[in-house]
Amino acid sequence: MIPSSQLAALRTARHLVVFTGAGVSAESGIPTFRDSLTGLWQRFDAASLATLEAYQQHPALVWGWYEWRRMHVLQAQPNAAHQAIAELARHVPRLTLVTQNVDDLHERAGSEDVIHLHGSLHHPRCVVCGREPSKPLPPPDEPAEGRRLEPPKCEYCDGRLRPGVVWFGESMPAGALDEAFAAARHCDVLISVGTSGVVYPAAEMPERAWRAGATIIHVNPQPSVTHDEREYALSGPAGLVLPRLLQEAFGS
Ligand code: BJW
Ligand code: ZN
Repeated sequence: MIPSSQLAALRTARHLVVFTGAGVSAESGIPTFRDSLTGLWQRFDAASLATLEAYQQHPALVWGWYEWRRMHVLQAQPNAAHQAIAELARHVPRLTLVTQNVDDLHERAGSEDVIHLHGSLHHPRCVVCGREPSKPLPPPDEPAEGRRLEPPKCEYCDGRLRPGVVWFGESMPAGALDEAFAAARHCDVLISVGTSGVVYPAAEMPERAWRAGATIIHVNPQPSVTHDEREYALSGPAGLVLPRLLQEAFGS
């Protein structure tokens, strides 16, 4: 049973923000970053893969790692949490979906206009001219974990392609952060799903919304709450909790 105060906040919300992290895709088989047994960074060193310096020093290692991850995402399917979020948009006057994820599982579940704060595995771009390939890259040819792959050449200049993700020390895609923070400022309810909330500036989303007067609901097997009022935790996997929230709030 979900507390009636949270259901009431959701039913009367005019603008709902859903803010997601790696945990929303965990039940699709995509590993999170920091979970203690299954997180990607238990097995891989973030600094040696998720920075521009790493790509400049070891382009084939970094490109191969991202192609390996892209292959897994292409083979994965949206789960009940992605589907519940897409369905929620049909029950509230306005929903803004802001994700830190670089997969496309929200879109494949039917969500539209998703704000990707940390870019996308599916939109590589040239390190020199910044342009994206005119056609999507073919699915990777079963790259093995840890296998090196030379990044393809740009079709417009002599540069190489890099993954279209946001690495540490890089800024968010133009406009994405402003749009996300504006939504946080103007929403009535923000549901934060499956994020550890340690990566900034994205992690400011719930706090910004709370300060502007919104109700915050965290959906996470290990939720953390910092305020005594208007901030709640629904503890459990997103694929169970979000369909239940949808059902109890809107009966669908
Ligand atoms: C479930 C579940 C289930 C499990 N259901 N839940 C302020 C203070 C300190 C540092 C900084 C600061 N401001 C900036 C910084 C530096 C840095 C930063 O934040 N560092 C901290 C880590 C210390 N930030 C940056 O560098 C950012 N850029 C920047 O600040 O630029 C400044 C600048 C200004 C002007 C000009 C130029 C630059 C960029 C950050 C980019 C982050 N990139 C990554 C990698 C993307 C590419 C890739 O995929 O490889 O993004 S890091 C990684 O972490 C990825 C994620 O989007 C991000 C967040 O992780 P997330 O989603 O929270 O995952 P986890 O694994 O941490 O958590 C999973 C959660 O799910 C857990 O809570 C589980 O319990 C839960 N869960 N199963 C629901 N079934
Ligand atoms: Zn180029």
